[in-house]
Order: sequence, then structure tokens, then C-alpha cells
Amino acid sequence: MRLLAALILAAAPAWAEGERAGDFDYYILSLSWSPGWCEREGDERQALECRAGADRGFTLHGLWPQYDFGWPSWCYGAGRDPDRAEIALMTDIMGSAGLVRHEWRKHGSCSGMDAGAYFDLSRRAYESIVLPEVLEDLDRDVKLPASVVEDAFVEANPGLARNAITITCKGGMIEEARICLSRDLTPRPCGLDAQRDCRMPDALMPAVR
Ligand code: U2P
Repeated sequence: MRLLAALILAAAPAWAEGERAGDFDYYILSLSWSPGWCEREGDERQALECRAGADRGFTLHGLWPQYDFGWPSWCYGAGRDPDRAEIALMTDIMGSAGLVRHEWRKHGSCSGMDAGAYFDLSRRAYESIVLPEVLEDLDRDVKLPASVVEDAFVEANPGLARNAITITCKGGMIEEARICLSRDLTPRPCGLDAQRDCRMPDALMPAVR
């Protein structure tokens, strides 16, 4: 029986769902390159945050509780969903109410906090990182290695080591900057599974619109 239990545990995915709220090791602050998301998905959905003049660069995708390996999701024991006012407070940096709700249910539910405290902390984490001006002001599409995006974050944030940030790509584009933070929001090394550096030499970074 013990052997069977050990085998089942070993086979369980690192991202198994339904874990206990509040039980995790660190956070990933996930920042999405909004113009890229718009090109891949948002324009087709006619998302408001993709309209001309939206002036969005890196936006808050979410604050994700992580294990040293893997991450919890859709946790049980979390409180009520955020109310309308709490959701409205976050759309300036997250874009849509739908994303706020989804991030609460999938990730915030694992934080051990109520929705108000979780989104306060999410905003604090977002504001603790200086977004590189050269990217936030990008006025034409560029192709670049993801390492250049990482360089820009490291230069703008002197306390940020290279092993605390990873840049991901999707569909040939820069997708996200993921920054690993301790529970008190200090940058810390990412877990091995969270290091997903994009190796493309020429990832597209569409201009801010
Ligand atoms: O990478 C695809 C999606 O998987 C979820 N993810 C990824 C890495 C990680 O460390 N933690 C994590 O949760 C994200 O899911 P979402 O919040 O978008 O539903 C990520 O977008």
C-alpha cells in the first residue's frame, strides 16, 4: 500500500489542482506584453484594452503562488470571489474583469488571503518593479532576443538578479516577463521549473498602441 501511495505521488503532476490555500514557497509576478496578447488573441475578441490609444505595455497578468517545484492552483478553502468594487480597482493594471476573476480563482485562491488582501498585494508587487521606459515607450514593432528584454529589466531594477526573472515567448512574440518574489515581495531565484527563458534570437515585440 505504501509503495502504491509513493508511486501515485511520484506520478502526480507538479501543477496538481485543489491544494490547500496558503501553502506555497514564493510568488511569480507575471507581466504580460499587452500589445503581443492583443495581436495573438485580444484583437479578435475586440478587447477594450487593445483599442488604439490604450497605451499599455507590460500589464499585470497575475501574482502566482509557487512551490519550489510546481505550483498550486484552484485551491480549496479560499473565501468569496472579489466583489465588483474590488474587480474595478484592478482593471487599470490588469485590463479586464474576466482576467481579475480568473486569476483570483486559479491563483489567488491559493494565497491564503481574502480577495481584497490578495489584490492589494498583487498591486504592491506590480508597483515594486520598475517597467523599462525604453519598452513602455516602444513606438514601432521590433524583433529582438528575449535576453535584451531581460537586460532592460535588470538595468531598471538594480536589486533584480538574472536568476529572478525569466522572459517567455509565444507565437514568435515576447509573451511575458516573470519575476520571482519571496512572500515579502523581495526578488529571489526562480525555481528550476519556472526558468523558461525564451531562446529566440528574433522575437517580435509589437509596438505600444
Ligand atoms: O504558461 C501557461 C499558463 O500556465 C499557468 N502557469 C504557468 C507557469 C507557472 O509557473 N504558473 C502558472 O500558473 C498560467 O496560467 P493562467 O494564470 O494564465 O491561467 C500561464 O499563463
